[in-house]
Amino acid sequence: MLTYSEPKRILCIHDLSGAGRCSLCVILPVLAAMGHQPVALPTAVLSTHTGGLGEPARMESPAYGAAALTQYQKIGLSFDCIYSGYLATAQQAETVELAYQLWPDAYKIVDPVMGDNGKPYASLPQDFPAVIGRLCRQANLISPNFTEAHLLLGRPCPAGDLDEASAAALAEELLAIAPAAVVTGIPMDKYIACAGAGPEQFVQKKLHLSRSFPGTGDLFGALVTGMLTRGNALSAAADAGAEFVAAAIRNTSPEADPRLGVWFEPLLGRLVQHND
Ligand code: PXL
Repeated sequence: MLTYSEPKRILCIHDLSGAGRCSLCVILPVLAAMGHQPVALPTAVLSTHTGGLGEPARMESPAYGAAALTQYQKIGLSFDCIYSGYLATAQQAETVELAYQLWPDAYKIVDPVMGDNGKPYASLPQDFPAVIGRLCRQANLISPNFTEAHLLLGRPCPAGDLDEASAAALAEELLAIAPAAVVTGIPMDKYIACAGAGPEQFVQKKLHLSRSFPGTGDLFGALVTGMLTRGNALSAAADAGAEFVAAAIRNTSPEADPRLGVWFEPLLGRLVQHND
């Protein structure tokens, strides 16, 4: 007999930056290739990300988020997972909270996109760590980078490398905020490490520090979200995310303009699970 298995539905609350391979432009193809149904709720439409390509053209509509969620509720949609990332205003954090109220059983993943390289993003308001912190306290999983982890913990980002015990301790500290955490971009000798804590604790050293690109946090976050939604453990999800980011960096020509992100598209086939 023919049986149907409906793809898991994931509400993705992120910006849509047309060029530059970040946010929804990487999250949607990754989650769809992994067999899920991503539903996009753009927080803002930008021509590019804000990471060095000049001042992007912007389109923002403050009432859009709540109106879209109300319609989804009206037509009976529900979500297995609510995955949020780059938010430009405190009101957009309220939109995420509204989604939590409407679908309380969804697994909530917050990528607290606020900064990188030791500094908060200049485009975001000063009180953002408090706003995002409030959201993180309602999440099942948070996925800050090294800078964002320190913004959430309210202390400056240390210079220099961490050892394994300190990386694990950093992830563990975040458990005061959410029941599970995965921290990316931890400087460790010549590597970038990822550390997780929650039901399990792990430290994975993965990438050589030779090149960095915008959007790799979103690529990692999408992989983790897709893997967890498939039922994998956090360590396996983080491992798959780190491997895919590493492969996408290797697949990007050294001559490419790094501001345009990693060439992940030719690798999407690796994420497909063949059931036939
Ligand atoms: O990938 C993070 C990100 C997402 N969205 C926008 C950004 C950035 C990082 O610079 O500018 C608009």
